[in-house]
Amino acid sequence: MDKYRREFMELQLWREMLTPYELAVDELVLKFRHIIREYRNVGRYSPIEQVDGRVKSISSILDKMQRKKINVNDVEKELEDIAGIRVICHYIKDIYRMSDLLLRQDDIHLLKIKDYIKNPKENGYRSLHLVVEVPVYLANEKVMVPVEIQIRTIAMDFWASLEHKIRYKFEGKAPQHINEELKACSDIVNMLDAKMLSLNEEVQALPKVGVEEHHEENVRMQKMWEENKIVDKLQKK
Ligand code: 0O2
Repeated sequence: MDKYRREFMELQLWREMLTPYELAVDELVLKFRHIIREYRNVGRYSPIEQVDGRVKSISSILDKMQRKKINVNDVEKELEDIAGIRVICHYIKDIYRMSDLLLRQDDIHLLKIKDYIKNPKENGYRSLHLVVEVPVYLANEKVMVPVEIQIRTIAMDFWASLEHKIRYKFEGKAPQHINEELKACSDIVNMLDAKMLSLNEEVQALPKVGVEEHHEENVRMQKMWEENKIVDKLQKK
């Protein structure tokens, strides 16, 4: 077999292996989008700001296999984050609310929790990681697929993306003062998250004033107007 044909076949095998992971990501992203929509449709604030999903690229699977010395036959057993979902919340409390809400669904089976909020990594990384298993229906069978869900606040995400960039730039060997600065930023992020949460709780406990009542009324009117537009359209068909 020539080199190109062999490479093409290998790529096909990877694609086949990754298909259930792609379907699992789609399903979970949809689950979270449903939660967001449910909150917004009744004019309530959604604890989730944003949700994204991805399947690890073949090259970063290979990198991680090399880094962790994983044999190709064990890749699915050993790598828990081939499929990954990132959920960004406003406040720390929302992270645990969303995690409870998700784990109450009967087709979600929890495999592992890594709470890097209660126990941050040494470098300052904070996030709640859930490894769950979800059923995926292929043409001829049902398979259970592991997915890593990272749930964090906007501020934690801001920190993690900068840290990721720095780690990538210095190939994991950033100068010590940069690592120290990053750790200091992580402490600030933690303080900011705690302050924003307590401020929000204080505000929520206060009675509503006129402006907010008007705003809620406007949201209700907007919803009624949109629903009527849909009914109009259906009647015209
Ligand atoms: P990518 O490019 O985001 O996919 P390890 O990878 O050895 O640290 P393990 O056992 O695979 O850890 O699981 P863990 O700790 O749950 O980490 C899995 C993923 O969490 C990582 O995937 C990152 O996405 C994220 N993560 C973990 N630690 C850090 C960190 O210190 N900084 C940032 N920015 N993200 C982190 P990958 O494959 O490492 O990277």
